[in-house]
Order: sequence, then C-alpha cells, then structure tokens
Amino acid sequence: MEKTFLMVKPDGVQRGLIGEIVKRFEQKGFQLVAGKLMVISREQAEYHYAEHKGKPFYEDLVSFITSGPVFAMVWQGDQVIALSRLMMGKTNTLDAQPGTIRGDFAVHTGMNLIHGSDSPESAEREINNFFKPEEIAGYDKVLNKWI
Ligand code: RTP
Ligand code: MG
Repeated sequence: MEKTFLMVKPDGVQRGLIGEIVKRFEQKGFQLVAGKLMVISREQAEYHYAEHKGKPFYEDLVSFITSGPVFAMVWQGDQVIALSRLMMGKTNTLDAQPGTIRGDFAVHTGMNLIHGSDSPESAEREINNFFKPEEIAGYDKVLNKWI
C-alpha cells in the first residue's frame, strides 16, 4: 500500500486547521498511520527542501517552516501520493481551485498550509526525515474493503 508524507505547515497549525485537514483525508478514505506535532530543526528543513536550495524563496521557506510547530503525518492508501496532491491544490494560490485545501483556505503562496510528497521517491525520503520506522503504525481498517 502506498504511503505519503503530509505536513500541516505552521500557518495551518496557528489557524486551527489541523482538524479540518485531517478530516478531509480521513473522509477521502485514506488511513493515518503516524502523526506528531513538532518544531522542525534547521537541518531537517534544509534536507526536506534541498531541491529548492539557491532559489529566491528558499531562505524564506526554511525560516517559515521552522518558525513554529507543524503537524507531520504519514498517510496510507491507493494512489495516496497523487490524490493527496490533488486534494491540496496547486502551489501558487492563484491556481489553487476552490474545493482544494489551498483553494479553500490559503491566500499567499508562501503560506499555503500543507506540504505533500510529490513522488514515491520524495515520500520515502521525507517519511524517513521525520519518522522512525517504529513510529509508523500498521493496522487493518475494516472500512478498507468499501473504498
Ligand atoms: P510543498 O513542497 O511545500 O508541498 O509545496 P509544493 O510541492 O506545492 O511546491 P514546491 O514547488 O515544492 O515549493 C515549496 C514551497 O515553496 C514555496 N514557493 N514559493 N514564491 C514562489 O515562487 C514560490 N514557489 C514555491 C511554496 O510555499 C511552496 O509550497
Ligand atoms: Mg514540493
């Protein structure tokens, strides 16, 4: 079963949107298998956003993501990587459609509420950056057969 790394960013935590965001993925039919509120270290943030090092927004991005608690999660389900990216909405808030998390709640691209892995390789790398294997729960969900 596919897994992805999702994270409510500091703006989402401050705005009280953890519950709303978790609810959307639960209602979709995905399974939460790990989650924790944490403040990311500079090293963890630099590793997480390594692909953006050198870009004009990189310093602001690392400052923002380390500025306060985030809610880090691992979610599981069929095609969860691609489907969760659809549910998040586009990066640029002007392109994020209503009905998506960013489209419904975010105004600025730099404060767009949620991160989601963009490929299976990113998902594995990001999950390992935030969670130890023993922090990820494996359990059968009775509802799975209906989704
Ligand atoms: P994320 O990694 O945070 O889930 O977002 P994403 O895949 O949708 O977007 P990505 O291209 O990976 O960019 C990471 C974050 O950097 C900020 N950004 N600002 N000013 C800009 O042009 C710009 N481009 C990207 C966004 O906050 C984005 O979420
Ligand atoms: Mg990204």
